[in-house]
Amino acid sequence: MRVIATAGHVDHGKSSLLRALTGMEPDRWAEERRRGLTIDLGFVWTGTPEMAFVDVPGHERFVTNMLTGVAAVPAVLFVVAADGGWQAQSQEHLEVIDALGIRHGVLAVTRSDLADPEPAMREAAGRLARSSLGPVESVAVSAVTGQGLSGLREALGRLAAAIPAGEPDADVRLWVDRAFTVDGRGVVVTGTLGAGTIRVSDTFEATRAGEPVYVRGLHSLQVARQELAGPARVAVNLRGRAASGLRRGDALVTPGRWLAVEETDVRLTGRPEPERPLPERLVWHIGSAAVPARIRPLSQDSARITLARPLPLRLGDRALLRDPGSGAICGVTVLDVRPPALRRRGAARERATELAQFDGVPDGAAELRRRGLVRRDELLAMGAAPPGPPVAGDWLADPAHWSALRERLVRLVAEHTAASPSDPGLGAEELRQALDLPDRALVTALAEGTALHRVRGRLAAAPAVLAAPLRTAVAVVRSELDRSPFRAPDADRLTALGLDTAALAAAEQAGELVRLAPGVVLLPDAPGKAVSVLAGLPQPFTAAEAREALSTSRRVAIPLLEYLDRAGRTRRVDDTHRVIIR
Ligand SMILES: Nc1nc2c(ncn2[C@@H]2O[C@H](COP(=O)(O)OP(=O)(O)OP(=O)(O)O)[C@@H](O)[C@H]2O)c(=O)[nH]1
Ligand SMILES: [Mg+2]
Repeated sequence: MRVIATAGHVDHGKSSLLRALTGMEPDRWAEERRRGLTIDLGFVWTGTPEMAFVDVPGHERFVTNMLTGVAAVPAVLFVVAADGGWQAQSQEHLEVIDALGIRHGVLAVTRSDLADPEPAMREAAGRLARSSLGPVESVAVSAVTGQGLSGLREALGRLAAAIPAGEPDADVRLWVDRAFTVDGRGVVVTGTLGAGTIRVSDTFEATRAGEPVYVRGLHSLQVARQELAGPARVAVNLRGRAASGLRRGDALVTPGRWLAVEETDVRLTGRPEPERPLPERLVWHIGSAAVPARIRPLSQDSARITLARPLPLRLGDRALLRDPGSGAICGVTVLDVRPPALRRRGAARERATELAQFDGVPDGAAELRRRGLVRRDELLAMGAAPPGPPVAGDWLADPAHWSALRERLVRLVAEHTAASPSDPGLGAEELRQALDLPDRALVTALAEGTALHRVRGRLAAAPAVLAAPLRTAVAVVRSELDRSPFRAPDADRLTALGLDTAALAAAEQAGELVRLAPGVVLLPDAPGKAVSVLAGLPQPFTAAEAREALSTSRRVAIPLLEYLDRAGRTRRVDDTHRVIIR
């Protein structure tokens, strides 16, 4: 099935055209038929090809209903009257379509028995082509004489064939556009199912109530079904305590697969006047939901949004922000559904720099890189695919972060063992806290594949004892580093002291030195000292500024910064700049 919404200015002939195409009445209410005006959504369809139409109102007062009508709809039938031409709601509906990124459509120039359709068609086709719809087929029609209808049917057939098929295995998010009670059957909700499959006896979560509801029966185009995959118009008969409270704006979602999102970072698109500040309070529209939102701009094209109530949102979701006062709209693409707190001074600016690199396409590896560790279920609920298998339990780890953690674990244990050789070692809980990990299972997983000893649940390093001549040479290096902590001895100096690669490895194992790169050694506390020095620099800083502040050479500064990146103490913000992670 294909689902197509109408769009276009009031009285341009949307409902009449659907009546002529389907033989069905899209204006469901007596008041609508009496006034000759669509107020709420209408639903009609054709059998072959199976096309369901959502008829939207063109009147500006009902634009919220229009927004609900295009929810989860992949294609539009754009209507412009030959005798009316391009009008205010033609423009507004096109802006909505563009902001939501709808890519498929057909243009029908109606009422072409009343005026020459050419001028209206030329203008509308040009405007549509510059939107997310791109170039579309256009047909001149008359709902009264029937002229052009067969051509329109053919164009719609080609449109239906061009719309990508749905993903039957996708997680369900059904935005409720109607909820009513049927005698003897109870609550029925309807909506456009974009993707995923609904089956009789499935359980879904009703998002506003946060409670389960159960599918008793399922209809589509008035035919009972056992299961149905999107895209489709669906009517779902539900039972469960939460069913009777359901209304437009709620969603039914696959349990455990969606996050309740109250705070999100977004990219703003299609702002009419980017230089004018956005009002602080707007209404967020997604699916059938319209929720008050507070905007905190981060840059000209990014913002942090706080929603008045949580919504099931995912990375890459397209939504709209609308100012109910002026009617101005702006598109948004969801970039982050679990954004970091912005407490420190300068955090908002840093966040904007970071967001500039997001493209709104869910990327599991990138998401994991930013978070270091994340539960597999949480990543899926964000809308990103796990890039690899979990490292422990259902924890996924970014490979670089994971190896940095492992290095830190080994060093912590080695230092502990060196400081108190007779001690039985560090416990998993102590290490979990020291490494600031969310789960003790991660400590166990990190310890695997290292040379650490496990003694009665505690971790200890093999007591590394340096041979006497080596001990003297290392002591010389250490005392030099004590005076200038970032002046690593150069290759000649190391050779003169008889410290080759194997000797430096042994010194590192014993917790005497830390190796940043082959032949570049510092005292184990040097990276920590470097962090304190770098934290005093204006953020972000360059490698040259870091080198200067640490009064050292590039030979040391570069591997030291890379070491800090791996250890999660610094982060690159672009090709040349880094910031300290606090
Ligand atoms: N002559 C002529 N009249 C038409 C044609 N299509 C629609 N009309 C008339 O135009 C008026 C508006 O048509 P509707 O179909 O209600 O327009 P609409 O776009 O659905 O309007 P809203 O839903 O309120 O936005 C009605 O009086 C129709 O009879 C056409 O092709 N030719
Ligand atoms: Mg209508």
